[in-house]
Amino acid sequence: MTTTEVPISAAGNPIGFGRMLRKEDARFLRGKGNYVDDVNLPGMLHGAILRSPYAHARIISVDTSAAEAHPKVKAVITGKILETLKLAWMPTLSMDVQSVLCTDKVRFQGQEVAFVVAEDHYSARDALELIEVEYEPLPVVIDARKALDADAAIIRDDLEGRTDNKIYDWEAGNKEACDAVFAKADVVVTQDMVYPRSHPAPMETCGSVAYMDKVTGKLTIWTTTQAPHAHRTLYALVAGLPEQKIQVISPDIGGGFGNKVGIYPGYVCSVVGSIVTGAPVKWVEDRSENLMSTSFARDYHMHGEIAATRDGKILGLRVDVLADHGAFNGVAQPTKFPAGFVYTNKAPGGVAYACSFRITEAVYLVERIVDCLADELKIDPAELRLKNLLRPEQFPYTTPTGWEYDSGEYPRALREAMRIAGYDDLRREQAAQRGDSNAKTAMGIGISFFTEGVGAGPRKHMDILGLGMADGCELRIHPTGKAQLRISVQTQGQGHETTFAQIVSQELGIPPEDIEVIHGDTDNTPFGLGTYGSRSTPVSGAAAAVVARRIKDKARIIAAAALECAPDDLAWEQGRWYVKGDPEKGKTIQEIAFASHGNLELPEGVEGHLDATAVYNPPNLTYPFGAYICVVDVDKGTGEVKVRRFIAVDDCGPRINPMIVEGQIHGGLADGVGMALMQVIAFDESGNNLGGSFMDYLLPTSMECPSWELGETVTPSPHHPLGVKGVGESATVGSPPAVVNAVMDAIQIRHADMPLTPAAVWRAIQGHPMRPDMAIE
Ligand code: MCN
Ligand code: CUN
Repeated sequence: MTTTEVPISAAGNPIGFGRMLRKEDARFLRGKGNYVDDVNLPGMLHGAILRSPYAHARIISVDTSAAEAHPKVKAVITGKILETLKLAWMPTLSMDVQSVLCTDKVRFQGQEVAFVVAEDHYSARDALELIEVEYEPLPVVIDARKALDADAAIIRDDLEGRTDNKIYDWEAGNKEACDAVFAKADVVVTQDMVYPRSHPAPMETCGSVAYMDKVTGKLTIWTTTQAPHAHRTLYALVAGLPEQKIQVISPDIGGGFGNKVGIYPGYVCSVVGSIVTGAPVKWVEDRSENLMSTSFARDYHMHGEIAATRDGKILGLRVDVLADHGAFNGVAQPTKFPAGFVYTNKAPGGVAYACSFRITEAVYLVERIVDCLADELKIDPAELRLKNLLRPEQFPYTTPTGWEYDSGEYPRALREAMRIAGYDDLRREQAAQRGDSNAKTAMGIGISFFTEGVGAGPRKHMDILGLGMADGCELRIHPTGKAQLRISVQTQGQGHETTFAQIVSQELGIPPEDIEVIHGDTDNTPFGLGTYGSRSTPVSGAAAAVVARRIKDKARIIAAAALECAPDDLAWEQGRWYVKGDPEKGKTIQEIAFASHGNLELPEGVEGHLDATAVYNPPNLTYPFGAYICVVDVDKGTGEVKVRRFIAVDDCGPRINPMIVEGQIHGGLADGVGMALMQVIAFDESGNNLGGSFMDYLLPTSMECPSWELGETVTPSPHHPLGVKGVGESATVGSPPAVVNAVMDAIQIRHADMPLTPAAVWRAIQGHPMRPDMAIE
């Protein structure tokens, strides 16, 4: 449906799906956002964390006496104190445990050692310098490929019986069948590649304000979390606190990108700080702390093998993946992702960064190795893909590793991207340039095609520490026909206050400005597992549609009572039940809402009021996809890459708000350019993090990004009530390989690892490719 066909509300908004400005921006653009650091309570104290300078060292002693003597310090908390409270260790979201404050040894640089609570933030920071810690440095493991060596230091000796650094090793697929295919293939292409360690780097860092009211026994935590309800249950389980007395409030969040899924030691410290002092305690990390200690992603060493016939029919893919998850394992991985996971002396990794649960790495490997195969076979990479993409009639399609793709029209999306790009003309321009020996730049064209599985659920397949991935939703229609929708997911910039209102508007015909979306407060919203894995729209959005349909059904009964006819005599048009055959006679949803609260005699068994609740347990993931084409110009003298054009055709089913979807894609494409060309968190051989500031960890700006050219195809999900699929991570997943493929196409080299900095590209041209874990030169 185009915008012009949608009815428009009095405030000028589409009633239902369509482009509309974000409701939340009225607040943000006026500086009226309310972030965790804006929360200030009477008598509030401030916490700061002492962090380890070593990547691996035994703690001999911690002397806090001088810090405690500081006139403004109220408490100094150490691991030993936490031990007495049984809070020195906490579970991570993937069944590992992580130290809150170290008791035995530090396992990464920047790890939490002590927590100071003082009257103001500056005094807390000053007092950190008064704490004396004696360390005995231990050998470090920084290179994942050496983590399993016989002489490697054992990092997790806290885990009983641990004699190596292996986390786990998963296999997936049918090995025998795959080996048989490889044995018979005409061509096998092999390629090693690294997806460098990166960081989500949201604008707002992580933090929390905790207040344990000793009189009421209630703990309130304002915190930067993407999953307030899951956090509440974890606090209850870990600290043994009564769950009905815990309120987790996630106010406005300044970007999450996966950084705010997990629970961090700082959050727990602020809770303990409040328990110890009796006052509210605020802890907010600074930029370096965020870049050094929270939620890393990637750091995957991947070996790929692809088998094909001579004419380019792909027969099989074999991968061997070594994933570096740092000292503590963060967020759960789907067991169908074949990889070996190891511990190293780095900050906890494997958490998330617009990752679609590891699909980012998988798509990178697949799209890179398909280009390697195209190079080997001397087939155009677009042609090779078109020859092998799944066809629409193959859906639903079960992959060899067991995922069931719901719907897709892949060749159409790729052809659309090629049409927008003017693919054949670009190839002609490139051929002409390659014939010109004086050309100072080399043009490259890179393609990637991706499928993601998003919308984490169903509950029997996916959980966080046993909590299944379903989402609750509540909708109340007030007597005047205005509505409140309570959802369990939490926006960090994705515009849920707008799109969720649009979902209800689409179903009930109530203008979106009349629908308030309430979220991010466990006392005032139904239980659900939160926002990540682009699951809000696939799961919670479906719950919103279901709850609105329940209201619509009830409204029909009430309208029938008011119109003195049978419910079956009524038909629905947007916002109104009317008598079939007499369309003038009807009741708007607003009139029905009033009647539902009024003195109208309702049929037997029908309660008054127009409220409903729902819990949605998705039957499957949704599988959005896209085709991306990147055009770059590489300076042959300096290795500098300029992204000239970027065409992105995304298919996420119907778009609730096309403007918001485009914004999501723009952001993800910028992420991809950053990862492909600029970003890596590197470490030196002692385990020092070399990416602890934005001087070292570079973020892409408008200078590095072209004007994005977006296209769209629409293939609804057959199992989602609105047909929609998630989109929040698509562009971050799909864009890095397009950029790398373009650069490799320009310099005509089989493979070089990200980030393709000028130095890395220049060295690749010279025939000495650089490793991504080397510090950026
Ligand atoms: N949408 C739509 N039509 C569709 C699909 C989505 O209008 N067919 C809208 C949604 O209603 C929502 C937005 O697009 O307003 C993103 O929806 P969805 O794909 O469901 O993703 P989530 O809302 O669950 O957001 C999570 C996803 C993830 S996992 C990361 S990481 C990420 C991302 O979103 N973090 C972000 N995008 C981000 N954008 C911002 N500004 N900030 C972040 O931290
Ligand atoms: Cu993978 S990052 Mo998002 O799922 O929060």
